[in-house]
Amino acid sequence: MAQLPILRYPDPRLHTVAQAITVVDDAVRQLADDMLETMYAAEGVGLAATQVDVHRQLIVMDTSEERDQPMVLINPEILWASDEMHVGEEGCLSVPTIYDEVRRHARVKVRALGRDGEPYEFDAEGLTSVCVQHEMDHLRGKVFVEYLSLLKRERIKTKMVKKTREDQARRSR
Ligand code: GNR
Ligand code: NI
Repeated sequence: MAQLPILRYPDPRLHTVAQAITVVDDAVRQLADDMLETMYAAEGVGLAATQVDVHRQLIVMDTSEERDQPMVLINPEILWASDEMHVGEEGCLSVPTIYDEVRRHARVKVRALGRDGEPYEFDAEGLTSVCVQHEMDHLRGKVFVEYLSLLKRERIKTKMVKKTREDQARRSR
């Protein structure tokens, strides 16, 4: 097991489009386990491979209260999305300290391959629905701040560059 470094916005690698996974082998399972360890350590509810600079269609999530329900989604697809939309506050491990409202489908039906390489489907609502849509955006190279106004996005970029510089200075002291 290992924790992986998380790319921080505005790193251009966050805009890479992920490739489908052709074989779910031990290397993919190892990556999923390392991503789960990274996600739990960072207290996130989800993590996309894009965020750890691996450009393959792999997501891990755990939206349970107890944080004991790890999910692995390989090559996820939205089979159905409700017309009803929901506006909720989002955050992102790649954009720490920034939270803002994003409009998403209220409910989605998802198909993916699991850690065992077998397909499964599930219906999601609430945080799980938001999280799947947020993570699938990462796989397409999209970060949630791209739904915000240009003005907000420019302010966030400036803040993140400054924060990353400060964090690096702190680490080298
Ligand atoms: O930990 C996370 N919390 C969260 C809250 C509201 C909407 C989406 C998320 S996902 C985020 C982790 C993350 O950055 N995943 O890509
Ligand atoms: Ni995110």
